[in-house]
Amino acid sequence: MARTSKWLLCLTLTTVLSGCIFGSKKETTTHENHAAMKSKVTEIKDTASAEVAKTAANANCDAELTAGDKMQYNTKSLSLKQGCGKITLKNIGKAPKVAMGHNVLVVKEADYAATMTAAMSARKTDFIPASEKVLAYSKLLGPGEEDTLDLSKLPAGTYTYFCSFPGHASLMKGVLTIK
Ligand SMILES: [Cu+2]
Repeated sequence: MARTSKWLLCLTLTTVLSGCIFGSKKETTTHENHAAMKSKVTEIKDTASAEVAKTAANANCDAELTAGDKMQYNTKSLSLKQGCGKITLKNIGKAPKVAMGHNVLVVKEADYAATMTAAMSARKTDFIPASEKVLAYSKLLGPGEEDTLDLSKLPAGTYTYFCSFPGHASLMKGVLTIK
C-alpha cells in the first residue's frame, strides 16, 4: 500500500513537472513568435519610412513623366520643391494621337472630379476645360512629343495630376506633392 501511494505521488509529481516544462516551453515559443512578428513589423515600418525619405530627398525642381501605349504614366507620385517645380511629359508611345494622345493636368485634389467631367466635353481644346480649377496643363501629345508645365507658382500642398484624354484618367492619375 505504501509502495503504491509513493508511486502515485511520483507519477503526480512527474505529471506536474512535465506540465511545467511543456508549459514554459510553449510560452517560450509564443514569445519567439511575438519577437519574430515584432521584427517583421519593424522591418515593414523601416521600409516605409525609407521610401518616404527617398521621396523627400527627390523633391527637386524638375520631374519627368512619361506615358505610352499602355495608357499609364511611369509614376503615380511626384514630389517637387516649392517655387521652382516643372514637369516634363513625354509621350513615348507609337499609337496615333487621335487614339492614344496623352496630356497632364494639375488640379487640387478636391477639384479632380469636376475637372474630369468638364474635360469630357472639351474636345475642341484637346480636352482642356476652360476652368480656373486647371492650375497647369500640357498640350495633348502624340508619339515622340513632349511638353513642360511650369508649377513654380503653386503653393506647397498636395495636388492631383491626370491625363484628360477620354477614358485615361482611371489609370493615368497620380499625386503631386509640392513642399
Ligand atoms: Cu493619356
